[in-house]
Amino acid sequence: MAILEIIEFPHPNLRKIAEPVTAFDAKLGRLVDDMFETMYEANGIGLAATQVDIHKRLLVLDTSEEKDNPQVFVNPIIEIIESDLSEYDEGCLSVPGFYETISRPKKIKVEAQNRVGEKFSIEAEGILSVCIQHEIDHLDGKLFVDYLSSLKRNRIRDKLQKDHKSSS
Ligand code: QAP
Ligand code: CO
Repeated sequence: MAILEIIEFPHPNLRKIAEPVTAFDAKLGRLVDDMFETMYEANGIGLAATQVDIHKRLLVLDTSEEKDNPQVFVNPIIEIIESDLSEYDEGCLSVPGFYETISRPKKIKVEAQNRVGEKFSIEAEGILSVCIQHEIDHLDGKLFVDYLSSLKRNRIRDKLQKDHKSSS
């Protein structure tokens, strides 16, 4: 297994639209394992392939307290089943050190495939719903900072750009 490099805002590749996964092979299995290892090592609860600069439609997450419930969603499709919004303090491994309150639809249904291509469907609310919506946004080139005012977003961008300069 391997720890992958996570790209950070405002890296332009975070804006790429990911392509559907078509090959459910050993290479995909290795990518899934590496994404889990990378997410756990970074103390994250969710990671989209986009964040490791791979522009395929898959994401991994584990919102359990004990970090013992890895879940993978390949080619996820989301349906909103309760459009009432709920607020959550969101962060992102690609926007390290910043947390902001974001509103999203409360309850969703997700259809996806597992790592061997079998279809499944779940309903989610609470943090699982937030996390799935946040990670699917990544696959569409979208970040949680896009829901903030441009003033806030640009402040975050400028601070991260300073960090990137001083550490390179
Ligand atoms: C998305 O985010 C999420 O700034 C996943 O210094 C976040 O795993 C969904 C992290 C909140 C629902 C609620 C962020 C780790 C991890 C940081 C993450 C940091 C270290 C973020
Ligand atoms: Co994120």
